[in-house]
Amino acid sequence: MIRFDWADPFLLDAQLSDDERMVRDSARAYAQDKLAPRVIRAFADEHTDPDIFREMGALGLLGPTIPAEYGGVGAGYVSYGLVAREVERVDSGYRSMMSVQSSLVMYPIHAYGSQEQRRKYLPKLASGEYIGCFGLTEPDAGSDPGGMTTRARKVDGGYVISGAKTWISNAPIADVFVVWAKSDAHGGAIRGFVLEKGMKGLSAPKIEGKLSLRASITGMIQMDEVELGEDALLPNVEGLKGPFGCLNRARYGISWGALGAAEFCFHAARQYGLDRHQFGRPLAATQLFQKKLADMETEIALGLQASLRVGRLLDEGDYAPEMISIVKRNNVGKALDIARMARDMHGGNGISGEYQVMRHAMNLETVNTYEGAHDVHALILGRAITGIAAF
Ligand code: TGC
Ligand code: FAD
Repeated sequence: MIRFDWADPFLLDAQLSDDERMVRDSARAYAQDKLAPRVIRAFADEHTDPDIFREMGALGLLGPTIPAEYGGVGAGYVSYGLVAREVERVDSGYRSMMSVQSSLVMYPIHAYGSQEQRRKYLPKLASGEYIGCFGLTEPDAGSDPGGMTTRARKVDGGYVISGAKTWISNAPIADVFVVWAKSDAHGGAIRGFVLEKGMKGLSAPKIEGKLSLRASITGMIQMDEVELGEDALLPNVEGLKGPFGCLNRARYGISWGALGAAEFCFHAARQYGLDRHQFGRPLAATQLFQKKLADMETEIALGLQASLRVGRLLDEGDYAPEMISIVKRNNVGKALDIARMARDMHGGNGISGEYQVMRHAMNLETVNTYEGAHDVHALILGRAITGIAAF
């Protein structure tokens, strides 16, 4: 018989390779030493520090699954998930910055781009010298990206692109914009284009006043007849499977990340319950408090095992997107419940920035909505279960 570890009930640590543990430890050290000390201020001030990209880049945390010849470290998807968990243990916004760069910008350039595009962009995105963003959502096309109206028109020597994307992470500070548009030259099919900061007609205004994910900047991408060369087109994918292929990776990473935020809240609630005395004994000595902690521990442990399983399948190249819908939907939904519960268990202190649980709860409201809203993933699963699309 082994001794039960409340913080690692199913011995997740023992299921990792030495390399995975090394990546996890290096991400944890960075997140705790460099991100945790600045997050309370950054969230309060709605401030995004672009240096974070360079810091993460120096540690190999950006695009870790990209091969070394393009600046990545050639790590697997389990390692990628472990990084997301450690970064989001501090803040979902910091994980968002990292996962957009890795899964939504570097992945499509690597998977769908030309050799020239890979060489031009990937090393600088990996080092954090370039910041990237991913434009799929539009003001009138969110859950239904097939309804997008951004258009690319063929002209001599390239394309002219017009349209508006909204709710785009990193956009106001981005150097590289991966944008999805309907292309007249391809029969109206959705194609990916790489735009660069400074192009005439391209702007990326900040969306002010978010109550969630305040440490991660969000904006629009406005494109007014932006002229692009032939080399701006991502040549190797056509249709919605292009952006969805990127979203598979990002959603998978989020399934780990959200549980990192949940673990922070669980650990904080446990400690608070041990330290805080009411009615002459610690809150943690009450049955209701212990039941809440047991529920938290259970959901986190089950969710981590599920993400590990999906990560192993991704690393074997043998997964189905619906598996990712299960872990994205379940783990984020459970993390949000846990964060709200931890807020409650902290009493009045739970609403202060200092205790951090309410910030996690506010952030997870976004995480539950982006990358496929909670109910949209239910519909993806419902379609797989019944064979009937209910969108
Ligand atoms: P549907 O007919 O289902 O599919 C169209 C084509 O796409 C293929 N496909 C996939 N391919 C790879 N992976 C997947 N997960 C795929 N899902 C679908 C499909 O095979 C088909 O290919 P083909 O060759 O036959 O054309 O498309 P639909 O329009 O009916 O889709 C419905 C639905 C609900 C599945 C989809 O629209 C959806 O997932 N909506 C949610 C939108 C979303 O997730 N947006 C995310 C925006 S990016 C973002 O939020 C970033 S936040 C990042 C951060 O800050 O961390
Ligand atoms: P809608 O699609 O209008 O959905 C509203 C509600 O209706 C949701 O509850 C949804 O579940 C429900 N709903 C929708 N359709 C159905 C249906 N058929 N049946 C039942 N219920 C339904 N996008 C990007 O492209 N790039 C980014 O970097 C990015 N970053 C983001 C950062 C932040 C902070 C936020 C908030 C969003 C970001 N997004 C990004 C956009 C995000 O992906 C969308 O908000 C999300 O896909 C939902 O779209 P929507 O907001 O238009 O909501």
